[in-house]
Amino acid sequence: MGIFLPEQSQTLQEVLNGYDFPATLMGAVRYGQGHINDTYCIVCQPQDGDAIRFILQGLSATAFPHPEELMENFIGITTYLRDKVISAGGDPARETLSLVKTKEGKDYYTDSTGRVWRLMPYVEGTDCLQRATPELFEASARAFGRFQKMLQDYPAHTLHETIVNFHNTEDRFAKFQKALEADALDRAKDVRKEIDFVLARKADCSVVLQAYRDGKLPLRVTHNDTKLNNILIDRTTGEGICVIDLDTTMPGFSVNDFGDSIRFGANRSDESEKNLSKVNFDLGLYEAYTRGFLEGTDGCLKDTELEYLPWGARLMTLECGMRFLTDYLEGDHYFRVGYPEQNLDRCRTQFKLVQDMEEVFPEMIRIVRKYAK
Ligand code: ADP
Ligand code: GN1
Ligand code: MG
Repeated sequence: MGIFLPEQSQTLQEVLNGYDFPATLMGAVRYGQGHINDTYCIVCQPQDGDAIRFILQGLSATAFPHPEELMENFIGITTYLRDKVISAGGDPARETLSLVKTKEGKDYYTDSTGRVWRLMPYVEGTDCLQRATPELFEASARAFGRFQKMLQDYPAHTLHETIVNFHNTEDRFAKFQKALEADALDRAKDVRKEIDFVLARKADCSVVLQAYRDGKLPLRVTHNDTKLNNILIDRTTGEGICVIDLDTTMPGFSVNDFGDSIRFGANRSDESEKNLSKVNFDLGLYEAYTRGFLEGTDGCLKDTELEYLPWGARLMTLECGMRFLTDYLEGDHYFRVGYPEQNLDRCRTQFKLVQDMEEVFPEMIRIVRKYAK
């Protein structure tokens, strides 16, 4: 009997043949809620004992034009973190990602179409959450803050820019305008309200970049995709133990790592919720995250970075909404969608959150000041 493979069977079979597994290969299932890569959970069953699981990922060729550079970053960062975790007396097998080598001894497998795949041990005993209680959200914040602190002396110049201008909000605005002018699918006429929302905030797109140009924000090694579901939480302790999805870890701004977590996690609804009355920015969750992040960064942030944290939240949310809208106008070729209007729904939730943040902005500033040392 063959192993269970859900789809893309031929490709998956080819990739799996590229690896030696420690026990009988039982099958592969689609896994996780990521919007970019194709992720599978691979299950192997030894004769005695529990199943052994792996995560297999095919990197998105649309998002990542130079996957070999991305993998060089991945290896550099995980090797560095491994040493840090060991020095701190932690368990490197659970506290950072690692790669399983191919039969040929390579760090990743390139399939016959040129697509890059990587295989990683599954970090057992952890949960990956889409929504969190304030306590778990705070734990995720501590872990993302610690991640930044652990990487503060990493040789940033050795990292490749895996996606050029990834959080350059001015450039994201320009790309949105280009998509609007082209209006390739004639969709602009139906989304006038969302388009006007962006156009009215052109000046905002420069706030964080201007602070950088004014010398207020240092470039650091940052994660740049700090969604709650990019962290694994230990099921026993409730602590965020392993930061995952390192594909965009490269030089960036601390305020964006703070901001992207707030964008995704400081509300109680789904990123593509259709009923906007359910989408509300939650100051309690914002406060919990702020407290955890500042505990995790442990004094490594400059005063001017602290000052711009609330702007990071507002702009990461605006930028992400703008990216969803751009992708909708261009025909949904970047973010994976489960139904035709999903990018539009996602864009609308982001803009509702931006609007809420604008209304309570003084309160957001006050909360950061309360926890800043
Ligand atoms: P994407 O770039 O598509 O978001 P991720 O690297 O975030 O891909 O992986 C998708 C999901 O797979 C994660 O949200 C998480 O649920 C799960 N995952 C990834 N790596 C591991 C791992 N090593 N152990 C356990 N779960 C993992
Ligand atoms: C993507 O890969 P994933 O699903 O963790 C995207 C982020 C967006 C996010 C929106 C490489 O994250 O930038 O903020 O979707 N990642 C990339 O949910 O573009
Ligand atoms: Mg992810």
